[in-house]
Amino acid sequence: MTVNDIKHPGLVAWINEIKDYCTPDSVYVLDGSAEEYDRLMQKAVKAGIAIPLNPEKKPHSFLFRSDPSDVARVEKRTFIASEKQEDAGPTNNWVDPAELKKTLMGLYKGCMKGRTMYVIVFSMGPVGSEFSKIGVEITDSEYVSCNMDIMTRVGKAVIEELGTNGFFIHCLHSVGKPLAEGENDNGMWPCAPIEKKYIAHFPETREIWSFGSGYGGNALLGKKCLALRIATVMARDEGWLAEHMLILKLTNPEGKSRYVTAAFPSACGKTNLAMLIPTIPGWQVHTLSDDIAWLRYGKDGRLYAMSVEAGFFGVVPGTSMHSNPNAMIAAQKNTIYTNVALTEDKDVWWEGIGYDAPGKLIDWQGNEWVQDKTNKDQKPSSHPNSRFTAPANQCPCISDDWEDPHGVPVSAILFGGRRPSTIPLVHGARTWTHGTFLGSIVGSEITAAALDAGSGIRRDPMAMKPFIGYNAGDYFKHWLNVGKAAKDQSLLPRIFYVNWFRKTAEGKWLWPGYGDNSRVLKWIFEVCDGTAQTVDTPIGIMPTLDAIDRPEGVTEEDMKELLNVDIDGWLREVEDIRKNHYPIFGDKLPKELWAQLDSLEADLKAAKCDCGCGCGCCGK
Ligand code: TSX
Ligand code: MN
Repeated sequence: MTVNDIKHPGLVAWINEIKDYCTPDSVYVLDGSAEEYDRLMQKAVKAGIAIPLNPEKKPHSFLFRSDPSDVARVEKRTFIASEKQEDAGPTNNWVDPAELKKTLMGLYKGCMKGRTMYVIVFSMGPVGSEFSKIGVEITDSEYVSCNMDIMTRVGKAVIEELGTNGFFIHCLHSVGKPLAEGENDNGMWPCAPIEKKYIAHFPETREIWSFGSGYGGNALLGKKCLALRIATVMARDEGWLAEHMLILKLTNPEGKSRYVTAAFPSACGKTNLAMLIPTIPGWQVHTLSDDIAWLRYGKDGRLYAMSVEAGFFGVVPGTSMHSNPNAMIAAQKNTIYTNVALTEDKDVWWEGIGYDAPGKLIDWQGNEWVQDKTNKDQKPSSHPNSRFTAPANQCPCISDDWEDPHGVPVSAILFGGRRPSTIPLVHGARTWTHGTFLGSIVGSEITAAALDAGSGIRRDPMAMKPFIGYNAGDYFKHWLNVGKAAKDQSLLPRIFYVNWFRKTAEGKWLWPGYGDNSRVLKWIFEVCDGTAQTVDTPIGIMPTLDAIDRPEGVTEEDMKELLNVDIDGWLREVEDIRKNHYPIFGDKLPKELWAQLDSLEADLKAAKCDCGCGCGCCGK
C-alpha cells in the first residue's frame, strides 16, 4: 500500500514529515498480507541478514543474527521524558523532553537514506475492541516489520478502524544505519553504537522515539514501549491497569473455568506457566497471553483481562519438549528465530533444547561451533537472550477466547519471584491492599555474578520496574485506587504470591515446578470457590499441610518446609523492605503500604512472642 491509501490527514502529514526528515529511498505502508510478509523477508534474505530455514524442519521460518552490541533491551538507554522529572520517578532515566527531542532530531536527520521507510499501522488488542489501542510505527527495518506482523494486528483492518481522525500512538523507529548509494547491509545486522541508542518515551504526548537498536523491546514498539510504558500512563489517566502479566484459563475436571493472571520478573518461566500442562488428572490450562495483560472493570463489576499481543516473543534457551512442548510446537513453523545456532541441515539448535547438538553448528555470531561436553566453560552456541517470534494461534493450548474483545473475568492475580528461601510455595493476600503490598515487594535472588553490597534480592515490583512509564510511587497508589474503585470488593480477583524456586540448605530444589505447579493452581482455584482448606498466618492465608497433593518425590517434610512461615526470615525481609526498598520511593510511597509493612511486622512479632497470650506485647 502507499500513503495515498490512507484517509487520515493527521497520519498522512506525520508520514510526510518523517519522510522529508529521514529521507528514505521510498515509503511503504503495510497491508498485513502474507505476500507482503514474504516480500519483506526476501529483501532481508537478499541483504544477507535473514537465513531461510529448512522447510522440512521449520517451514516458512527464518534465522536472524543480530550485532553483538544489540542483543537485549538496554535500560540505561531507555528514557521517560516527562515534563517534570518527578513524574518519571526513581525507577526511570529522565531527560527533559525538549532536550531529548533535540538530540534525537540530530540523529534522525537523513537516517533512513538508502532504505525503505515502512509504515506499520497496528492494534494492541483485537481490532475493534473498545479497549484496544492503535499505534503507528514508522521504521526502516524489515526485521521489525515482519516481527510486528506476527506480534500485533497489522494493516488494512486497523487502517480502516483508525478512520479519518482516530487517535494513534506515534512510534518512530530507525536502526540508525543509513546506506550509501548502492550499498546494502551485506550480512551485517544494522544498528548504531550503544551511545547512540535511545529508547525514548514522551508520556504526555504519548509518543515513542527509538533510535539505533533493531532488537526486541527496543524496536518492536508495540510491546514494552506502547503496551506497557505508554499504556501505564494512559491506564493511570483512564482508570485501568497495564501489566506485565500472562493470562491463563484454568479448567477443573467438572469443566468449570477460572482465569488467572501472573506477573513474574524475568527468568521465572512466565511463558512456561502460561502454557503449562497439568500433572493432575482432569485439569487443563489454556493460554491467552504470555507477557502482557490490560485489566479493567466490566459492566458486571468484575475485573477483566485482555490479551493485547498476537504472538509470542519468547526466550529460546531452555525451551524443550520437556519444559514447554506447547511453545516448541508454536515455534515449529512461520517463526522468526533470532540469535540461535544453525545446524548443517539448516535447522536451529540451542542450549537446553533437550538433545545434543547434531554435528557442526554455526553459532549466533556466525562462527563454527562444535559441542564440547567436557568443557563446562564453552561459550554457548545461542545467545542467552535469543528469541522465537511465533503467532499465538499456533500454540496448541491457545484459549478459544484469547481474542475476546471484552477480555476475560479474572479470579486470581499471582505474583512471584525466584526465592530459594523465606517465601513459601504459596500464600494469599487478605485484601486487595494486602495484595498490592505483596506485588510491591516482589523480587528475585541475585545470582552470584551480580551480587553487590545489597541484600541479595533484586526487587522488581509487580515485575514492572523497567516498564512503569511514570513515578513508581504513583503507580502503587494507582493500584490501590483501582481496588477502591471496585463496586463490590468481593468481586475483586484474589491476589497470591507464589514461589516455585525454594531450595534446601544443601541447594536441592524442594519443588519440582513445571506441570506440578497445577497443584498450586488447583488450591488457588479452590480458594476462589471458597472450598479450599486454608489457614490464617501472619503473612496471609496458606494451604493446610494436606491441602495440596504432594507430587512424586516431595516428602511430607519437604511440604512442611515449602509451607513453613519462616518468622525470622520474614522479619529480615521486613527490615530489608523498610531500609532498602520502600525508601527508594520517598514521599510517593502510599501510606497504606507502609501500614501493611508495619502490621506484617507486628503480626510476625506476635507469632514469635512466647509469653503465651500471643499478643506480641512482651517484645521477644
Ligand atoms: O519455568 C519454570 N517453572 C514454571 C513452569 C510452569 N522453570 C524454569 C525457570 C527458568 C525459565 C522452573 N525451574 C520451575 C518452574 O516451575 N522450577 C524450576 C526449578 C527446578 C528445575 C529443575 C527441577 C526442579 C525444579 N528438576 C529437575 O531438574 C529434575
Ligand atoms: Mn516480558
